[in-house]
Amino acid sequence: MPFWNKELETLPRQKLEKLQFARLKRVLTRVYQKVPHYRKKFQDAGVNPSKLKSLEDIKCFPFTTKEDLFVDYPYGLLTVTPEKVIRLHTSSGTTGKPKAIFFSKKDINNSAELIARCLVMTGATKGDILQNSMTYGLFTGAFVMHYGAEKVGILVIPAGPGNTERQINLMKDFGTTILHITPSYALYVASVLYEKGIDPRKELKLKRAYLGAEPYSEETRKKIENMLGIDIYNCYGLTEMNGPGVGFECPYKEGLHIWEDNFLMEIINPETGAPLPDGEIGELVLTTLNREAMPLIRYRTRDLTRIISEPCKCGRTHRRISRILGRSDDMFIVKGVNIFPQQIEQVLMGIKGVAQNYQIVLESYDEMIVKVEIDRELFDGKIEKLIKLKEEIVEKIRSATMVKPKVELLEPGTLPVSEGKAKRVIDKRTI
Ligand code: ADP
Ligand code: K
Ligand code: ZN
Repeated sequence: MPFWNKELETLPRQKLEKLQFARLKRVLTRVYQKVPHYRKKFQDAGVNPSKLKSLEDIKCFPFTTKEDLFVDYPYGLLTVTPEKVIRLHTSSGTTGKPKAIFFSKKDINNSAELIARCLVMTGATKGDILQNSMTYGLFTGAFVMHYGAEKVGILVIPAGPGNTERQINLMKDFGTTILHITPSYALYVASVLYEKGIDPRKELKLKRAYLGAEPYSEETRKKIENMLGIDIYNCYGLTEMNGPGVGFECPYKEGLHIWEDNFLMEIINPETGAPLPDGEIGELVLTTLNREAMPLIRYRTRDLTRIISEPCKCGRTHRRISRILGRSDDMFIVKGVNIFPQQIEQVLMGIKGVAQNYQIVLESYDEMIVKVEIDRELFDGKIEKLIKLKEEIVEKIRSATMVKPKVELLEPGTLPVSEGKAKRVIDKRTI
């Protein structure tokens, strides 16, 4: 089992927790001294970093939410002067002001270190060729991966997303061995390869892919793995916490390791904010333990998961989280039932005959329309097969969500293609 930083990755729990405590105390003190907004929040909550006695005491400190990022925007949460920051990234949020996160030189280097741990953990080495098909720009996805991969000595092809023809040519010409890509775009690229009559398992050198930036199910992973003949690793992250590489799967793929020397994790009840014990599903809350420019304390990610505290077979002592079950903001309600888009995705990707693209359209509170692209061969004039497939989809979604959907079967290429994060739910309801 290869390691990038064996000592830190396998640090005995007791030592790891000691390191976490020292870093927690340091970061709390730092924001208390340097960030008026944090000082005020701590004072209002009646807490003082000097009183921190154990890691558990973090539970007394106030949460940081997305809204806090807009107080004294954009530099207000910096613990260094603005001249000390060298990079800005923002979230891909489409409405309103973007969440702005600043990195110092040390932060850039550290985020690359964490990615290096992730990549080496999956078996990547010098000599690998990583085609980075995430968006370069304000979004963290591409840049943070890029710097980390370079650190390992991997050749990075800064492809960015889109222009699928060129993606395929790059893979062929340069012998890409690793893809970094969103699951929705990976599905599309795979389908284009087949449409062009290229068998990726024979004609490409692809070995593995890192898929992240949006939730996807085990069914989708399997589907892409089979189509491309590769090994897929789940990569989780968010701009506020550096971007990709916050959680990453090791070869056992039984959850995503969180680098706990850098992030303190908690799970809370998203409605009440009460802490939940390990193993229970709730909202992931993260505190940066090793960030210089813009530390965040008890940041509410809105992402739902659970902590897996059993030791991992890979030997890393850093605990894992389960695949992200959904984002509390993504949930929608139909007929009074809470539904996550992933529940629909999981059903669809497990059904034979379903192609790569789908969309959920909401026009009223009592109906969910699911538009599904299906394999081209099925449009051969034999209506019975289509009726059967449609019935299967309706029934499986109904049993997974308790809501009977209206299903429309479409030819491949009908729905808009996403090159970055897919927009799966079109909510047209206004009240
Ligand atoms: P935005 O909030 O605008 O989408 P980000 O680009 O920072 O900004 O996206 C981070 C979010 O993307 C995470 O909070 C999570 O909801 C989602 N995400 C990222 N990676 C994964 C993953 N591997 N699985 C599930 N969700 C993911
Ligand atoms: K997202
Ligand atoms: Zn592991």
